[in-house]
Amino acid sequence: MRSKRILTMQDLSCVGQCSLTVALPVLSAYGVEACALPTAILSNHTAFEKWSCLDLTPEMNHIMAAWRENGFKFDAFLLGYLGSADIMNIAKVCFRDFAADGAKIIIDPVFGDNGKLYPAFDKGYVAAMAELIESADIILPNLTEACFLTETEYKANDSVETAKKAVLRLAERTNAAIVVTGVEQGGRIGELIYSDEEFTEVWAEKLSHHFNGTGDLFASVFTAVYLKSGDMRAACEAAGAFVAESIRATDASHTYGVNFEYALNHRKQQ
Ligand code: PXL
Repeated sequence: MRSKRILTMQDLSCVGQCSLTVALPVLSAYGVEACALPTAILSNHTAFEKWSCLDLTPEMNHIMAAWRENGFKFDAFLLGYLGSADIMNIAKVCFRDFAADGAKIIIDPVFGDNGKLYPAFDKGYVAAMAELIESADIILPNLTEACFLTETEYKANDSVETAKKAVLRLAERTNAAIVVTGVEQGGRIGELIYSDEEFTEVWAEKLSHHFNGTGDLFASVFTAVYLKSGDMRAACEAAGAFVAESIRATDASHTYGVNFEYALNHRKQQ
C-alpha cells in the first residue's frame, strides 16, 4: 500500500513549534508521506523579538532541478509561510512540474493574525498571495488573512458576517474551496467552509489562550485527514479537536507554541 505523498512548502523555524517543525511530524503521524521544500531558515518564528532569516530561493531552484531529473511527483501540496513574493513564482513552477494526476493544492496564506500582518510582510506580499491562491484547490486563510486578501474591514466581534463577506469576494478570484479559520461566535471558535457555492460552519468550544503555530497545526491535520477522507468538514473537526487538545496540554509558562507533541502521542488513530 502506498501512502499519499505530500510536498509541504514552508519555512524551517528552528525554534518555535510552527511551520515545518509542526507539519512534518504531524503529516507523518497521520500516515501521509511528508516531503519538504523549505523556503527559508529562521532562527525562530517572528513573534520573538529577534530572529535571523536565510532566504532559500536559490536553493529551492537547485532542489527542483534535481527532482526533475529524478522524476518525482506529489499527490498534494501544502503551502504555509513562504517569506517572499518571489517564492510564489517558484511555487507555480513547482505545481506545474511535480503534480501527480489529480494532485490537490492546499494553500494556507500565512501572513497575519489578529487583524495585523506578521512583521516580515507588506501589502505587496498580500497582493502576490491573492494571485497565488488562484492556483489552489483549497485555501485556509484565518479571518485576518481573508480580510487582507479581499480588502474587507476586519471586525473580530462580527466575525461570521465578516468572514462571509470576505469569502464571497475570494470566490470571485479563485475556484478553490475556502475554509476560513478562527471565526468566533458566542464563546465558540470554528471554521466557515465555502464549497460548491454553499456555506457550512464547524464550531467548537473556544479556549481562552492564543498561541503561535496553531494555524500551521490546523493546516497539517486538516490536510492529512482531507487527503485520506476527501471530507472537508471531517478534516476541520479533526484539526480543530487536535489544536484544542494541544492547547489544553500546554503549560501556562510556555508562551511561543503549543504542546502538539502530547496530542500526537495521545490521539486516537484516524
Ligand atoms: O505560524 C506561522 C509562522 C510561520 N513561520 C514563521 C512565522 C510565523 C508566525 O509568526 O513567523 C517564520
